Amino acid sequence: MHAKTKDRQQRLIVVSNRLPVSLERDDGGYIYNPSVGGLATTLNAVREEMDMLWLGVPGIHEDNPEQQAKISKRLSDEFGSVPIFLPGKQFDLYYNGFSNGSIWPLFHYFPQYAHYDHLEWQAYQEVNARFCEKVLEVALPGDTIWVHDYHLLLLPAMLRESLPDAAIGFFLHIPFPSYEIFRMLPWREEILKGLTGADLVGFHTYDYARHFLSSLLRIQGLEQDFGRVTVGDRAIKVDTFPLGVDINRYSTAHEMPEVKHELEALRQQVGEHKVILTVDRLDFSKGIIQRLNAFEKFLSRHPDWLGRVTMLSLLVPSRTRVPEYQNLKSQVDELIGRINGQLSQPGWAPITYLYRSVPFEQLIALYLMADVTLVTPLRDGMNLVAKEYLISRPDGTGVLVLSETAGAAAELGEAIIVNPHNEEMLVEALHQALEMPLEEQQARNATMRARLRRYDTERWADDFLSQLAKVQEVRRLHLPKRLQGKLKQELLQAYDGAERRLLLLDYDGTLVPFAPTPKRAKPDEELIAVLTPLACDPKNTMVIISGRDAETLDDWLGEVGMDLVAEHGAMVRHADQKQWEQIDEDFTDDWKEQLRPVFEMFVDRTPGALLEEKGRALVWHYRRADPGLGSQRAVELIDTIEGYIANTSLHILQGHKVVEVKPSTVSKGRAAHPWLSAKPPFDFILAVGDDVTDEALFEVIPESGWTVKIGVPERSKARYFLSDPDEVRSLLKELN
Ligand code: GDG
Repeated sequence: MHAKTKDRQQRLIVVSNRLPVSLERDDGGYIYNPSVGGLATTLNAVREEMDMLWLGVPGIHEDNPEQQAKISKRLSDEFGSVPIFLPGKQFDLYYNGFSNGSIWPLFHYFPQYAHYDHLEWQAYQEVNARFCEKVLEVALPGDTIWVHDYHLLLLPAMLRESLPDAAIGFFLHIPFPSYEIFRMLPWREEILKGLTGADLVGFHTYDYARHFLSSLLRIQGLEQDFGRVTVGDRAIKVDTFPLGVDINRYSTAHEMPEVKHELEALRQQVGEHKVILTVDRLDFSKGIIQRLNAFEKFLSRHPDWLGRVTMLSLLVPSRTRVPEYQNLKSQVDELIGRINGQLSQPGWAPITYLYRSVPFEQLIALYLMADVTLVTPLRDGMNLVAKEYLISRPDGTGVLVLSETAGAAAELGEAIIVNPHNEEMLVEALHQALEMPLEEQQARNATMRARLRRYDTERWADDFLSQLAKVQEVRRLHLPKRLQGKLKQELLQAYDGAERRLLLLDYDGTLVPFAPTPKRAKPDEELIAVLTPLACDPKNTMVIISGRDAETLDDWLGEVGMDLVAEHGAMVRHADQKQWEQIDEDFTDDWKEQLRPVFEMFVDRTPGALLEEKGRALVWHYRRADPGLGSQRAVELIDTIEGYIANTSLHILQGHKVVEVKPSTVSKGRAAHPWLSAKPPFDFILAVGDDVTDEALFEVIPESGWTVKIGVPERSKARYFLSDPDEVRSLLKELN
């Protein structure tokens, strides 16, 4: 696995709500039980290759500091774990309150069960901050930090504040709901901000990643490019990592003597009937009532199955003190009681029901005995039971009926896929499953088993950690450096020591922030006050090099005393001249007549978009359009005009929310040429810009010059970056 290639010293800090060790009180002391299954076994493979430290709550409340110290020592020595002790009340508000009373129902598409309470939200923030403190206590430079699940959605950003360069990953084990659901959350901005503190945010399925990206766009205005999102001055990645099962553990478990023993005992108990198995926590997201109703209907429609099939339901108790869960438990009891009461025959009951959790060996025996496993949650992040069932059976038989709303359905398309709300479909699926010939079962399962073997737990962890390392590497190798501290001092010194200085400045997005319409980005008084003294300094040559038209630049900046370059280099006016000159005089503008109607059509089809006509260019702006629609139309527009301009010397330029067509001979790099080749040469050159058009400028600046990209940190030809126009203005003020 990837970790093998890494330095042994490298360390992984895993942070989750619960530690992979459960403590049980025993005679004033504690018994320590390592948890099997779940994330703990998944990460065991990583533990072998990297140093690993795990932080989380130990599953008991202990207020006595002496006891806490004892527990911490033992967990650290024997389990590589660091416990976080929380006061009982605070834990309750954070865990049962916000995590399971707000996030869990909402993210599983049960907004009607979600409540929003300020005290719970406050406790959630406090606990996330407490986790952050604890991580900061133990983290060393170079550690990779991997945060898990919905209890800790704020933690990545909290960590980022103190550890700006650390590798921080986050994985969500439950669904990320569609934007329309997510937006209901009163603290949606804070949650998104929390998550974007990570370098890599991982989900089980593409749909969850898509929903997250669309919430980022619609709520935070953050755009994505193949899952890459620029957040402030960092690039983060959003991607899909479907969690698998520990193949070795499940595929060999049937050989264990305890499993064989359990299987015999179960057989005796249930008899020689066919078995339909269900395994769930007792939770409203699992579709338990719908499933029971469908089973009852199946038996009434197919009475030949009466006495020949048993539904064996393992319902694992969950949140037993929460009223909604108590209520669900009563409903389930009542329904099972009614069905069994009405349909049972001597020696046979339709439903056998266990309300507890069982040891691993017994769970495997259940998988081995089940002719059919029904996994029909109304929503489920992934659902590992479906995968474990398929891997546990040595002969590859068995039928899996799987909900389309479980994450696992994205990978297990050969199962009988059902809509869990559609009772008729469930009834039909049960019938099909019970009648399915063994060869068909094996053929369907073979494909799924092969897929599960390829993407097992080890591969999952490996994939996530490699991607995380890659995001970090891209940042280190390719991204411009923030122009601050020592670097900035160097720039200021170089400026002070120079006799002939050239400042090439872009306008929109560099000196002023973007405005809703181009006309509104007029320079304010502060900007003029910053630029004027610089322009008056006889050692300086100032050039505004912009995509704007000549008239606007004249109007807005004509009096400051700077050279002006308009339309990305099509027109130029030196500070000491009145007239604009056209660079590349020979080029005609006839093409505009042909393309204008195309642009106009796209303005009409896209509410909020507008057409700007410059001397040498046509520009389609979509800043005020719906973000999704705008991006889609931009692609269509480019597609359309590409056909028109093939074999001409026009080219298409895509900038910040603009699509521009102009002669390809025009570029900011070309426009800068006369200054860059001036004699005697300039001994200090500063080029600042935010857009793709500025890349052509950065490209031609000599090594000794200072190239600064605004609002990065994507790959750029610039060597440095600043976040926004405010930071550019501060720099220019310092030059004054
Ligand atoms: C979250 C997401 C996502 C169950 N009963 C017993 C028992 N189990 C084991 C199963 C399986 C696990 O518990 C349950 O699997 P889930 O997939 O439902 O996992 P959760 O951790 O509850 O839920 C879920 C998952 O995270 C992983 O990302 O798939 O969608 O909600 O491994 O075998 N094990 C034993 N006795 C039981 O009675 N020994």
